[in-house]
Amino acid sequence: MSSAAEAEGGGGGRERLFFALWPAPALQEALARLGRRLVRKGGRRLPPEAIHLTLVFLGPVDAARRACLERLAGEVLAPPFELLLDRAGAFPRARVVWVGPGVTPQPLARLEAALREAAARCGLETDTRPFVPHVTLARRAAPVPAGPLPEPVRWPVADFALVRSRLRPGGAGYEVLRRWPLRA
Ligand code: 2AM
Repeated sequence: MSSAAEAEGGGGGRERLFFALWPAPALQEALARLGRRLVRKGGRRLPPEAIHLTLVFLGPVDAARRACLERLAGEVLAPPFELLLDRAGAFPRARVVWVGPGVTPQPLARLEAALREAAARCGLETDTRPFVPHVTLARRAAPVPAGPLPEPVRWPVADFALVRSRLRPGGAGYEVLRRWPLRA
């Protein structure tokens, strides 16, 4: 397997995919500014266009499974909701600094569960750890103290996306492949 194929998602024509909430550009900019306030020096802050919230990480996916995922994603029922990003936190071992909701809205939990089930029905193994919704703002960063944000960020969520990740020397590059509107 060539290293290029590996970077694309494991070779054999597979792509490295995940389901995510993808903010509008203005919100990505606001979150990037927040990242600059939270992580003043050191670390690698994400560029605005890379900022997102992962719902389900899928890993390398072949064309047949991608088609299956897209079909089942279109059947998911979860209403639009507002996400209040009101907490900062860190995963110290992964050296990730993030913001996230103090309380997970029910539609978000429902959406994540439905997409995880879709992945399983398409024959993909996903993370078995509990879902901790978070928006990574910096990697390789010193941890920030976990706590409430002085100015919470409101995110009206109306859709979800299937995203391709390409690993590159400067960090992952993401491409939104397809979006589905939320509906109850
Ligand atoms: P993170 O921001 O907390 O690192 C694309 O890689 C997205 O999928 C990232 O947002 C990343 O979350 C998430 N992700 C979840 N599990 C992953 C895994 N095992 N490998 C790579 N990324 C993962």
